[in-house]
Amino acid sequence: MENKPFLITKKLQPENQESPIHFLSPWLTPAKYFYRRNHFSYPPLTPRHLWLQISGNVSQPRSFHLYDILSMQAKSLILPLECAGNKRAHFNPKVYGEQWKDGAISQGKWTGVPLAHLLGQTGICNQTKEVLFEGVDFGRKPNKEDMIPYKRSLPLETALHPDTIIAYMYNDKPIDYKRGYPFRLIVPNWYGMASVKWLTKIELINDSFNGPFQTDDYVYYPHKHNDHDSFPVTTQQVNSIIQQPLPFSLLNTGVHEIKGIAWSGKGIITGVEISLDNGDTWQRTVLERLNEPYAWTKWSFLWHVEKKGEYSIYARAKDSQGRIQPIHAFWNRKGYGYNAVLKVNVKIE
Ligand SMILES: Nc1nc2c(c(=O)[nH]1)N[C@H]1C(S)=C(S)[C@@H](COP(=O)(O)O)O[C@H]1N2
Ligand SMILES: [Mo]
Repeated sequence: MENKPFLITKKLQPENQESPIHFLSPWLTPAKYFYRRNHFSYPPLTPRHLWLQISGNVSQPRSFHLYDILSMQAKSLILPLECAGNKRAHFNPKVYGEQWKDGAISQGKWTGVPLAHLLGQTGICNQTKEVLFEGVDFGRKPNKEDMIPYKRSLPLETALHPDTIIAYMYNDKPIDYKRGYPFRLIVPNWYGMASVKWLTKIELINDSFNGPFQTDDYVYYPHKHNDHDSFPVTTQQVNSIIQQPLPFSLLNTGVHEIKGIAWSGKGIITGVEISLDNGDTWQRTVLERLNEPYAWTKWSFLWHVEKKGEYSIYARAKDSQGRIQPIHAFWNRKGYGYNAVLKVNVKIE
């Protein structure tokens, strides 16, 4: 029988689980291996949730039924969703929050309709600044009395991007319950918090939303003891992982394939280099890409090694915006956007 990987539990309530990313090679992560990140318990759904309400600064408020949306011209995008806290466990000094290692990222095919198309039917009033998205799930934030829904906004410009979609399928099947059925917002290039699950309400507003998932969480706070110089978490950093070999592997002399994936929230990956001498010299790897603007890039390198001993393998990705993974992480109090070069130690014996 073939052995199968498992999700890695980080928390049971709410359910937070990491993808076994080191053992997945398909371009599309099967739904059962997709990481799970929830702020609240899974919401009870009723037939009412098959309606998507658009209100606020619109000339014609409307509710779209799932059937209305299914009848519209669909679009599919292959892209990774990555939690802003992915790799948080690597920060030094340590930061509070879910101690994600490298698996709070998964990639798949999302199908839906551009939000811009729906907004074309409701009209958009002048002065609209942001679009607010609300999920069905709700609960309390630590030390807070009131029950709040999961709710975040996007700048109007991002909301109107033709690739910002209201998705209803994942990998050609209806989005499953835990992943946001029936509607899920998908925002390419942005960290996962923007892609609101169980979407039921969309509201156009003419000011800046300042709910807790916008102005408290998902903000980079560069200082430990004050909020100076803070700025919001938006698009993904340039980043990569080494999938194989695994850290602290014992290997024989000979040829080994070093491989992994790389991604960026700005432009495309233009190169991934590895170093086998603690960063003194870097060698190019072979890239493999899909004809998809947002999908991750696979990279691989054939390593011929005859000398026994301990080695550190480093990988760093570059994107078409000229960004490159740094050696030192940008430390921030809530631990978002970790993208420093990581090393994988192996021993050849
Ligand atoms: N309604 C709702 N949407 C949500 C969240 C949530 O808790 N509730 N979590 C967000 C965060 S932080 C991430 S990283 C992704 C996780 O999506 P997944 O559980 O499908 O992996 O969903 C985002 N959308
Ligand atoms: Mo997240």
